[in-house]
Amino acid sequence: MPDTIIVVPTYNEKENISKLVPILLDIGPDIGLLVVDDNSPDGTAEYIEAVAAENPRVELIRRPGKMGLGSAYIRGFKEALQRGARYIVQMDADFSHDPKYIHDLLKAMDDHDLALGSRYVKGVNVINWPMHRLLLSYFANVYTRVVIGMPIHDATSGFKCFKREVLEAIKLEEIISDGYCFQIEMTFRAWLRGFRIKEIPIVFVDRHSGSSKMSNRIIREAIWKVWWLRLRALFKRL
Ligand SMILES: Nc1nc2c(ncn2[C@@H]2O[C@H](COP(=O)(O)OP(=O)(O)OP(=O)(O)O)[C@@H](O)[C@H]2O)c(=O)[nH]1
Ligand SMILES: [Mg+2]
Repeated sequence: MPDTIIVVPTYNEKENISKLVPILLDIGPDIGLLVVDDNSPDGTAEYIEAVAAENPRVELIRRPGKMGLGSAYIRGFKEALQRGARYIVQMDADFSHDPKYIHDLLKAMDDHDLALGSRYVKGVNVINWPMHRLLLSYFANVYTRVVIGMPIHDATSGFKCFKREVLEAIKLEEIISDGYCFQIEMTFRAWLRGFRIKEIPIVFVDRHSGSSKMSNRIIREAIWKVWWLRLRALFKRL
């Protein structure tokens, strides 16, 4: 497998991922792609399987049912480490994360250990989200910053690049969060360990096609779990 592995979790993203795959592979020969699909009813896995049969740089991990974003990422990260990746990129399949920023994330690896695609580093850079969704995301970040004290503008960003050392240092099997909070917890654990984090300004756009998996349960989880993260950090249990 190549030096850089991009991990993309998917649930019903066939239309988006079929456009995304060629763009990601075009970035360069050193890019591999690992799609973690939760048995999407729309045939996402079958599509990736067919691509993977033709192209050794593409791999599919197929799980039996919808088991959540966090656990999909953990599975993908473990596989990427096993395959010897030096850099592990994570991104959504729905084009909210423009592949053009991957260069910037990788460039940041010269002098940082974790790069975040950040919507709020220079004001607010979100396009096409309804106001309530934007406010929720923005204030979730303000809330998180206050509660856990981590000086990051976009702690819930799901567009990142890790050096392998970061993922090796974080105890992946001990991660306690799944939805939005998964993103916060990963970055928080990296920050607590003193890894150098860089926020790269990105413009985030609403998903191209397909439907949202955002839910009130995910929001509720995030509200109390950041306190849990803070407490665990206080007792050096993260
Ligand atoms: N494997 C797997 N992937 C998931 C799951 N939930 C979401 N995803 C994928 O994770 C990425 C982010 O999920 P989204 O649904 O885009 O979440 P969001 O960006 O907060 O909300 P919307 O863009 O409004 O849907 C997408 O590529 C999804 O297909 C899951 O349970 N399992
Ligand atoms: Mg999305």
